[in-house]
Amino acid sequence: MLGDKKVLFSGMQATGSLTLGNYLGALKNWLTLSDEFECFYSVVDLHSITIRQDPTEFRKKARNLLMLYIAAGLDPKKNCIFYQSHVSGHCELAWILDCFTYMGELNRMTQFKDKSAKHADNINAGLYTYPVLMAADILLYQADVVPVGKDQLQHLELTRDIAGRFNALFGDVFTIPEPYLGKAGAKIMSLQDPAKKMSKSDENPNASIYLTDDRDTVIRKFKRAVTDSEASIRYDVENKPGVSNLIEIYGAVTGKTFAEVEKEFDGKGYGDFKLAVGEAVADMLTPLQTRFDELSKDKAYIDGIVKENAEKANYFATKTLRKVQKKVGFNEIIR
Ligand code: ATP
Ligand code: LTN
Repeated sequence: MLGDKKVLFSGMQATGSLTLGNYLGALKNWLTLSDEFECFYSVVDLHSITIRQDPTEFRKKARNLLMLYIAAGLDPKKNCIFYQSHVSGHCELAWILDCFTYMGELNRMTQFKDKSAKHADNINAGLYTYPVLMAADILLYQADVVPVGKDQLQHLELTRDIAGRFNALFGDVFTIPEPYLGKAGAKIMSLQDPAKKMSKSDENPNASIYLTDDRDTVIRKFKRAVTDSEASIRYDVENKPGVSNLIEIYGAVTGKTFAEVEKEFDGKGYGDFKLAVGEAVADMLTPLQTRFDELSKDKAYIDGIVKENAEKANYFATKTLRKVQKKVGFNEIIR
């Protein structure tokens, strides 16, 4: 707890441009949680270097991600929006937690198995201990809740195990965090292969809508979206995964139920439907993009936010870190 509010921590990696999937599945949920919780939203750049990054591109991507958080509507005065690398406590706590995590536990992590298969030429130790750094992110702020996608539940379970183990040895040091799963159906699929989720690292640019895509690009990508040969607009994931994904997107953007969407397009063709989805998404993205462009031009404002929030994050992180250092028996730093 911070004051009378529960604490929330979440983060995204700066591994590419954000997609409509990231927005509808994560960012949009974050917006609704801002009032209820004391929120820490990090650009987890330390995690990103587990995969090779070009430094110049990476610096830009991380800055764009931080600006997108704000452009999407997260108020940086109310939410602590910061770069993970600006708070050295993440690495310091991660090292300590490494010493309370078993290799057997890390060997079971499915993301490590997937990512090492995908990047067989660079299976580094960071990729292996990635979940411990994630545990440090969460525990450093004594987070009560962590909004994540289903794919991250295993990491969160490990975080809870590590925290419980530490608390059993040293007393109540860490808050045990709970996962916060967004609404069901918040899994947006690729526009080119509806069996795969829309992902920012997809090689095919037509598979994903990027939050920075202009109106014509958005409409063109929806026009090309893979559907089926039966020309009826009906929600049926099994037999009509492409159309169902478009219904899901249209519903999420307009707030309409699947039944309402089906009714609206009863008797209409795929062409009309795809155009309507494209326009609805483009309309939703326009204000976000305008705000993003404004922020991109206001270096001083963003720099101010970055500085202020890094200080705030550091303050809370240091509090936990000092407590942990004391518990494990390090000698006090003389100031
Ligand atoms: P990458 O391609 O680099 O693995 P990603 O696009 O899959 O990235 P993550 O960085 O793993 O995205 O996730 C950021 C957040 O966005 C997570 O909370 C995740 O659950 C959510 N998310 C990612 N893809 C989707 C999607 N297709 N539908 C809904 N939510 C998504
Ligand atoms: N591993 C997460 C990103 C992430 C995160 C976190 C999410 C790093 N640290 C702490 C929630 C809390 C991902 O790849 N989506």
